[in-house]
Amino acid sequence: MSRPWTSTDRARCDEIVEGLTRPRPMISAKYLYDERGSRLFEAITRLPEYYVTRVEQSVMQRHAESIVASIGADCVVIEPGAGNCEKARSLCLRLQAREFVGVDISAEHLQEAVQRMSAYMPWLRARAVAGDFTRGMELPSDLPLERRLVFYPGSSIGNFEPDQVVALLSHMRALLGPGANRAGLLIGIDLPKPVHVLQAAYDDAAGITAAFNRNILEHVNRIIGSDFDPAHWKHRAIFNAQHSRVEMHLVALRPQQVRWPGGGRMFATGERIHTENSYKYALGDFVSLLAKAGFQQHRHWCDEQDWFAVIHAW
Ligand code: AVI
Repeated sequence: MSRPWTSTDRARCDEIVEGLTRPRPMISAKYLYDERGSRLFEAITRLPEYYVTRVEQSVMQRHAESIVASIGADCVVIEPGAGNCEKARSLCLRLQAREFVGVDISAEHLQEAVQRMSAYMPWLRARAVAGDFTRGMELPSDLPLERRLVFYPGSSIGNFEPDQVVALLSHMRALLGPGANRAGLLIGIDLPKPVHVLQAAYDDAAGITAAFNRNILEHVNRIIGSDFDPAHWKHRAIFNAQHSRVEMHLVALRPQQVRWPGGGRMFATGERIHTENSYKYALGDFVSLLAKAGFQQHRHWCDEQDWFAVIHAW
């Protein structure tokens, strides 16, 4: 028996159909991450062309002592969109953190990851919370208010529109609780770099990013009951210099009618569906956004090529 239809299901359908029926069709990037999409994204992070994860990790390793000194001891680490908690694991170990709360939409995988963290660091109280931090979510009521650190690595903030970013950063600041005894925000930012590097990172030779992008159509088919055939769509990554962002699109390879219950749409050859933006912020511009969200002070660390910054803001 299928589960009953909820108001969240209805809202997701409405959101997707609204995006698909625009003159310039789009699907929100959050639909890239179903079970298969999340696995493909993990594979992307291991690709030679996808510098993001590797460079961030190298910055964290190389400047570990200084990062730990900046944050200070005895903190409570909160990670929105925690996923497999791999990055939080080494951060908590380095900081000798006292508590960890991972937040993710899918609590099932998170629960397992959090249990592995507890087993690895027996002194750490690690918990999983199911929720979407972009919509506001509740932290456990007994979580200490002091020394809270929000950890948001991977340049995930770059997948939000700039006009949403200040609100999200403010929301992260609110999670830190009141008072001066906050540990702050530790966030990863992908900086502008040569276009050929970006192009390769978002359109890799093995075609993993292409599969990741096309998979959004399978996910949408399951949510709205549409009949997209991913084989009829080509992945395209474009650097938009005006907005300093890499855009992912799906391009129709032939004319096609796509149907879903209650509607549908014709796509002409070459017509595109916009599926993701990945903004590359200049450091100064991002620091201004942090200041607008109430983070008045910061320290940052970069790699030798200035490709990626890890920022501690408070
Ligand atoms: C999750 N996010 C930071 C990735 C990025 O680089 O924007 C998502 C991604 N899209 C294509 N490759 C990776």
